[in-house]
Amino acid sequence: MRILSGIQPSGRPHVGNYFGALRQYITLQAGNEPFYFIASYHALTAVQDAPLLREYTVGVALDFLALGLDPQHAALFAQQDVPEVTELAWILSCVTPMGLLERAVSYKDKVAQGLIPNHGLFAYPVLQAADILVYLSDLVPVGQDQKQHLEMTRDIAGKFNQQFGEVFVIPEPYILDSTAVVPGIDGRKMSKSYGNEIGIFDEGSALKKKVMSIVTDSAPVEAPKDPAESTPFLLLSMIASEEETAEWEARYKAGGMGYGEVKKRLLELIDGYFAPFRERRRELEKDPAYVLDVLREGGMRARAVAQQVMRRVREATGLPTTY
Ligand code: AQP
Repeated sequence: MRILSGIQPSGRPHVGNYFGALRQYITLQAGNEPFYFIASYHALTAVQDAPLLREYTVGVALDFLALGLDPQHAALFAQQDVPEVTELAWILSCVTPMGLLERAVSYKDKVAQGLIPNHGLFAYPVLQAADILVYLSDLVPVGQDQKQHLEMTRDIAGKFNQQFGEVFVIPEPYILDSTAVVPGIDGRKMSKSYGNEIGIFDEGSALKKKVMSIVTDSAPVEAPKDPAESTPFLLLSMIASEEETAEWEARYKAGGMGYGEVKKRLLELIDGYFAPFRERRRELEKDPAYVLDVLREGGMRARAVAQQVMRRVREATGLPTTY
């Protein structure tokens, strides 16, 4: 099965990206044909600083490799190395109703949070559809927050196929029910653009500061508390064993437990869980040429597929190359 997914180099990946998506990318590698890309064109909607975008792009490649992506097996590449996606995005724009984009919750959320939108942000779901469809992807692992975008991709593919013939595979989302949208330290969706994230590779005092500043309510120590509404508990339940999670749940409900205590344990868990990945990343950083080789090779593999599919798309739409 061909697997496709990506992450924006709009900052450093966070714990929400990991439990929502990146962990699944790694587990789905075996027995499948994975294509994982660094969504640099998407990040350009927000990061408009060339050295920074370059740095984040290479950084995300390092992160992927440190987390266990096997470049012998998976194609890891930067989005700009397959420019055919932007061509396809235009073609798909022409079969995408405006109303579909206007209903995009993630766009509306970002605007409501005060981001000044550009056309790229509004048209994001069309480029995302192109990213997926251009490789005839079967399965797309994403976090809960991307559910609606995946439905849009399926709609757009269906509209294209209906109009021009069966070119595209209608992809299936792969979304774990067990991992809801991961909250950030202020309780909103953990997001690079909200500055509320705990980075996968954070450590030491920076990590401690973030975990200890997670926002909680002001219930006194003795009061019973609702774990389902508590960010430290929700984060802890993603890492701790089932037994330990059940113990904390009982302690929340019983009262007599302060949030400082659960945050301290959460800090230990995050620190321990990601320590081996941090170590591997430090090793990989010593060989920058290796990372660029991986991206180059992955880009060539991905582009070969995209070029073939685009020949079919051009034929189907009446836009064959004339030279
Ligand atoms: N808080 C989250 N909980 C669960 N899954 C999440 N993902 C992101 N945040 C959460 C999943 O991570 C994958 C890669 O995300 P992305 O970086 O491409 O885009 P995003 O969803 O927009 O993530 P951010 O941090 O919110 O980025 P910015 O702020 O730059 O827009 C996706 O599969 C996503 O579902």
